[in-house]
Amino acid sequence: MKTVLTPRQFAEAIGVSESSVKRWVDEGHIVATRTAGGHRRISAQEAARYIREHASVIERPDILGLDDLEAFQVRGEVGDDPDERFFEYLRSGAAAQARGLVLSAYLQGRSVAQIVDGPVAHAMARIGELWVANPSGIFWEHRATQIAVQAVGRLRLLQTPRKGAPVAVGGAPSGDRYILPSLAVAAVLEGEGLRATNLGAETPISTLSLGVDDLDARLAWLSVSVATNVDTLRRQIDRLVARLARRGALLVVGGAEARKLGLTKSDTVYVGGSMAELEALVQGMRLAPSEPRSGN
Ligand code: B12
Repeated sequence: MKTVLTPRQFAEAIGVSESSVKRWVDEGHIVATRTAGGHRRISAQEAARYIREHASVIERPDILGLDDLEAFQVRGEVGDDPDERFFEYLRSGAAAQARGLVLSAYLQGRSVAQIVDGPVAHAMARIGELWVANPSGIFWEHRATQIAVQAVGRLRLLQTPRKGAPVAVGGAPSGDRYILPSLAVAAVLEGEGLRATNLGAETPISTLSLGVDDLDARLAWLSVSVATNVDTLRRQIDRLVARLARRGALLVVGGAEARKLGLTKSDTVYVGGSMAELEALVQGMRLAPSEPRSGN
């Protein structure tokens, strides 16, 4: 998506007059900055927010830099069920269409959590079964993961992390190679206004702990798709939780094998089964601002 838009560009993109956009800016419905010469400029993220909240029709995705949206709209032959379409795009390697579907759902007002729990998780679960009947299944699985990563990463680009917003940091533990679930957690948290640092797959708990200190994090997450060495991992998590408790921060744990760890919910630990639960948890919390030691 283009970094900044003029009122004329934004107007053309959503099929309204330039004067309407200028008026919306002046009335405070759209947040804009001013150039040295006093001209209004609208950030891509603000344009996305406006489109989502006002259900605006996008007539010229190219102006907004949303070419993927066009690719998705043109290739509508798979049917209208978004889960089915996303699965078919992932299976066939149609990356632009897959990114476009996710963008379209988001701009129509679906939350990041709804998109991940819905089309993304459903399609990946189906992709994971293809190898049984077809030798290409493993190839499709690897390729689909990379495309889904692009699609979820695309949503992150539409978020504007506020300076001073609470920071969250997390990843998947050592021995867990899964990249998508942790990335999705970061996208969901950013969608809820947090600043999120995803440390990715194979993150030692001691590294996560350093990240919490360095970033002054209010929330840490662990996505556990594969729990190896459960007893060791459990001890490491207990130490992390003690450290988080001293900071007044929370650990959120989820993922396909999270329950294997036998963690009990407390003031410092939350075990969630879905992105919707994570979203609801964060919406119900009042996290204090963070002051990271280093930029994130
Ligand atoms: C992609 C994939 C792989 C890829 C991973 C690529 C990569 N680098 O990321 C590769 C090819 C490496 C792989 C390998 C294997 N895989 Co695999 N894989 C999958 C697959 C298809 C998708 C996983 C995924 O990314 N899902 C997308 C995410 C977004 O969804 P999710 O994980 O379901 O998470 C949801 C919730 O758990 C929750 N959530 C997740 N994290 C968090 C965190 C928090 C904080 C919260 C609140 C919630 C939350 O929200 C998500 C959305 O609803 C799954 C199928 C499936 N049903 O999940 C199999 C699957 C997980 N794999 C499986 C298996 C068996 C394996 C292998 C052992 C296969 C083998 N014989 O080699 C290896 C082992 C790898 C290892 N040791 O790490 C099985 C696991 C069965 C089990 N647990 O007993 C599954 C279920 C496939 C199946 N149907 O059998 N795999």
